[in-house]
Amino acid sequence: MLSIVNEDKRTIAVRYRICAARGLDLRSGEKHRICVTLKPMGLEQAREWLQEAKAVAVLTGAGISAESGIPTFRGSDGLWKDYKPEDLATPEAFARNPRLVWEWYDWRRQTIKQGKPNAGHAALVRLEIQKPNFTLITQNVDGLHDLAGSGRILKLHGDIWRMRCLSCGSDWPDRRAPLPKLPPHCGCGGLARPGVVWFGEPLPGGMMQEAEHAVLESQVLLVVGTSAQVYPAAGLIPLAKQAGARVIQVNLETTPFSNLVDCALEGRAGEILPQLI
Ligand code: BV8
Ligand code: ZN
Repeated sequence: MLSIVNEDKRTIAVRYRICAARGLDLRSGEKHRICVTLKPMGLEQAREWLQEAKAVAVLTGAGISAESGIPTFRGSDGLWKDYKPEDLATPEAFARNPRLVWEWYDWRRQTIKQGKPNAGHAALVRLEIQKPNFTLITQNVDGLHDLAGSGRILKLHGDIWRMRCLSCGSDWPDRRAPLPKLPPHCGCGGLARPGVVWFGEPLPGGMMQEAEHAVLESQVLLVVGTSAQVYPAAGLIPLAKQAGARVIQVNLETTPFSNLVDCALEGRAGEILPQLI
């Protein structure tokens, strides 16, 4: 018997409207065909595909960290001092004003440091344990997947908790937030830059090939909290479809691929992923 308690409000509202329209009394507990078809098509179908899959790839974006209090890029909270991320996350912006760019990254590091991984991050850790072949491909530089306990992570766009020297090229971890002095420098005296990939810069060597390989091997690609507008990362979604994988999207809103994916679950990742996994 389909119990009402675990149904989210929206589904119940739709359920009531449909059943009321057909003069069906909900309280009878009688199984209503409509209701059964409504809910399972989304979540249950997606859960079945995930359960059956031996190889799974996941692509995440800023949306999975939103419930941890981390501003997304395109959401209204993504702006910093009215600068668009695209204006600051470029080698040109850094060359023009390294101090300004470091102020932004120091602000983001302090914000991220307050954040804790949420139920969405935790669900992906469980999924990794369940799957013999699992790859977590993230566009996020916040390190929350690591903190949650995920293992096989491909950080397409780098890591905000690493720095690289523009002179000697050395690369090192640095979790200080706030940073004592801006801009920070390397031991060799060279100017340090954030260990992230800026617009117009290539992704870390071999990373995209590894991500494409993981997607081509997978029966399911789970896409969580990305507006799918930044390339080459977003290209992994149509690639998965071309390779015959099932693509499940979890997002608060629609994206350019909402009509391409096999299942578009609209809602918060921190609420939907625990139900899915
Ligand atoms: C390159 C690190 C070549 C820095 C980042 C093809 C077509 C068009 C353009 C291009 C193209 N190919 C390349 C380009 C140019 C460019 C690009 O894609 N531009 C875009 C803007 C059009 N790409 C590049 O420059 C890439 N490099 O191509 O190099 C090259 C090759 C050889 C030699 C030289 C050069 C590099 C791109 C990487 C840039 N760096 N980040 C930093 O973080 O500071 S990108 C950055 O922005 C993030 O990493 C992420 O990728 C992106 C933000 O996107 P999302 O994560 O999706 O976040 P967003 O806010 O947009 O959306 C959040 C979503 O979550 C929303 O849909 C929302 O509804 C949802 N949501 C919110 N809350 C929740 C939720 N969902 C569920 N639950 C919730 N609670
Ligand atoms: Zn150096």
